[in-house]
Amino acid sequence: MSGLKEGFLWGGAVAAHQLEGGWQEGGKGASVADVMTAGAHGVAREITDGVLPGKNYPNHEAIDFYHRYKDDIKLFAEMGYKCFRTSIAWTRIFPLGDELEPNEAGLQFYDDLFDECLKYGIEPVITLSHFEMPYHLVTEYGGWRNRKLIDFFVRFAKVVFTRYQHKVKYWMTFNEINNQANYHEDFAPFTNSGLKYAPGEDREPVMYQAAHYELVASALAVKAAKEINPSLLVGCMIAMCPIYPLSCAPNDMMMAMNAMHRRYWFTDVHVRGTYPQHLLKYFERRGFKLDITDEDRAALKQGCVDYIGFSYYMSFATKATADNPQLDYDETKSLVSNPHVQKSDWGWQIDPVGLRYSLNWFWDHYQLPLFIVENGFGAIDVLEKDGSVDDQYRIDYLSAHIAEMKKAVVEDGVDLMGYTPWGCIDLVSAGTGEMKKRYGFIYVDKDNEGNGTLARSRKKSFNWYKQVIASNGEQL
Ligand code: P53
Repeated sequence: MSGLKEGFLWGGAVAAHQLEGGWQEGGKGASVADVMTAGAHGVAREITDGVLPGKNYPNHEAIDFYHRYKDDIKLFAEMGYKCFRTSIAWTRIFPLGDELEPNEAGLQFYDDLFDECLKYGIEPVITLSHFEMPYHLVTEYGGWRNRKLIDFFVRFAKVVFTRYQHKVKYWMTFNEINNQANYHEDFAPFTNSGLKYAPGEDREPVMYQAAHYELVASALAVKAAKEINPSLLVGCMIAMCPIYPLSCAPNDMMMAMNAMHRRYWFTDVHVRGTYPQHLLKYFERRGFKLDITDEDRAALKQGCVDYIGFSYYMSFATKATADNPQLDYDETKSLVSNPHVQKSDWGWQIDPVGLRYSLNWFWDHYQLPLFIVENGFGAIDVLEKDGSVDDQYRIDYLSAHIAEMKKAVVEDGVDLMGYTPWGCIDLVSAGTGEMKKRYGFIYVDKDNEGNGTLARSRKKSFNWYKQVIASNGEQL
């Protein structure tokens, strides 16, 4: 007995734009992911003004799941998945984002996809907005800096809740909504919120405004889901990188606490329907005047989430410095290397204990069911002649994290719904646009330049994960 409950949702996670391809098929419109080129570790993806000739846009074809999903889901079923987390590409349903009527071909695609999952008893777990909002909403409306986006999103949410209510029970609104706490770089504001900043613009209040509109949209979507079908469960989705103090110096501890405040207040609003006091005080100190109406406050209260979905890849560390007397958090400057943990080839700090810590942190703060909807190890794999990959490092990473997850459940009493490792089939990296940063149990023959047959093969971790699921987490 591993101590995990019966019906624990083992599965895998992906996002539409990172695997589907078919970027113009079935009437699909361009998303923000479709105007991002391939980068690399330390080389940011370029966000171009529309789709330009001669550039490499890795999401356009991705791994062609759009045409190959039946074979891929068959492989997930072979591993014994109980659930499969993906997203609905908003641009398949509303190609521009501001239409009044949805695109039937897009709706039909997800009907077929969900039917294929259900055929094997695999429950779809669906994210509504996973870094793939319609690009038209960026060029015409300025992305989520515009209040009108609330209506567009809620219309999209209502259409898909209504259409799939008997096929999909588990939903999440905005993937890693808190990534944009790193508003200094261009990536998170653009992928989370379709924000492009003018040179010299004061970025921070724009980020808070966009996040506010998203939180209102999320709350209205939760409320709509319950009205459409009370059995639907809607969660938030938070990128959890717990931030440790580098030392036990009191100001390092305060710095870490402030950093946690700046990265995780989004969860407070999703769960409690109110802004935490520390953030309102911070807005006051910085002189941020945000458009937050009484109607918004009422909406937030009426649309609290049912569960907390979160990703966990790594922990962070921070320390106080003399040039920062207010101990303010700046994600591009405040993070330091943790000497106690190893790093991946992409510099991500590997910290299985941090997962147990995160589960407890969420549970202590919110007492809502938790769902680990991403965890995984992005690594360079070597394909053997026989199509196999000896990815023992991935098995080591995942088994160490699952062991800590079990401690949180069995020894600490955290209520955990499931576990879906990220990129269960190799796909395009969100952060770098690379193929070579692989997470899968299933290898996909494609390289960074887009060459390859797209053939699928089972890695060593495939059979390992199959046995983890079969034993409900007993055999790691
Ligand atoms: P990639 C940053 C930090 C933690 C998670 O990321 C992140 C990011 C953004 O890069 O993103 C999530 O592909 C995200 C997925 C993404 C996955 O983590 O950069 O929800 O879309 O692919 C892994 O290695």
